[in-house]
Amino acid sequence: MKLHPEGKIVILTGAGVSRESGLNTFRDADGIWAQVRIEDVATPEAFARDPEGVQAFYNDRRAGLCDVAIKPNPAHLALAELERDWPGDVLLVTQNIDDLHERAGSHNLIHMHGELFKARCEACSAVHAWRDDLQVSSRCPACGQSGGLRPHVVWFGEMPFEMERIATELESCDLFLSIGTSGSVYPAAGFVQEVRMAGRGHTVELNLEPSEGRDLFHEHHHGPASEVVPAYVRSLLKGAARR
Ligand code: BJW
Repeated sequence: MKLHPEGKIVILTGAGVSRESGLNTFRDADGIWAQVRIEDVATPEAFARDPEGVQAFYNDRRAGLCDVAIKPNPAHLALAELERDWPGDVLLVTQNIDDLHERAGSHNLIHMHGELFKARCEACSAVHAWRDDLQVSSRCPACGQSGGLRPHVVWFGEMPFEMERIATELESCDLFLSIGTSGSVYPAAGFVQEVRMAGRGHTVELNLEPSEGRDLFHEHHHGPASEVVPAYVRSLLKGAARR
């Protein structure tokens, strides 16, 4: 596929892109959902029923992300390089709540499922940078109320962030890359279909194995993200330099 160097690229990433940085995926055999049940930790109902348990689950993951051993891997770095060196627009939409894309140097980035290092107050809607443990008794720095702070993440049944902007970008993109995601959670799983329906963008899957939406992709590169993503980015940048 020859992409014009001015072409717009939209990239969707999932947990697989951070696997080689030491963070668990969700649906692999050793994934998060093999250890805890979605209904116990990742729905608004779970938070209403057991706020301490849900806070503890996210406190553990937040502390894990602070571990000095957790660093961006070559896939994160290659995507940051693509944003920096591609002559056209590059938008990165991640389902991940970690901050490894930012640490790698990506700037044009949407966290559609939220961010682990942020807390949101359900009383006043203020969003705060948050690196410590969250307790049920934690006080909102904006309105002073306690009991309303929750992880700034998107649980099942909640609307992901910036959906209108993402839809506009998908409709007008020339290349759509889906990286390290099983394609089993909507609306992200439907992005490839949206690109196909717009009739414009070339669609590429880069994943360890074929995802649920495999038949909707024009092109597939299967293997570890730390290998297939840098190789694919190199080929794109080389193509742009030749034109
Ligand atoms: C590697 C690798 C390596 C491994 N290199 N690759 C019935 C039908 C259709 C939809 C629904 C339905 N019933 C309910 C729904 C909607 C629901 C949904 O999709 N449910 C499905 C389970 C069916 N969705 C929602 O509720 C969403 N909201 C919503 O729909 O609002 C209404 C709406 C309508 C219309 C427009 C807009 C909105 C909200 C979903 C929220 C998901 N939240 C979570 C938790 C976030 C916080 C947290 O992290 O705790 O998000 S769940 C979890 O799954 C997390 C992830 O972001 C998300 C996706 O997972 P991901 O990233 O794909 O990970 P895995 O583990 O599944 O896959 C990893 C892949 O990597 C695998 O393929 C591996 O092979 C690969 N891999 N190592 C490369 N080294």
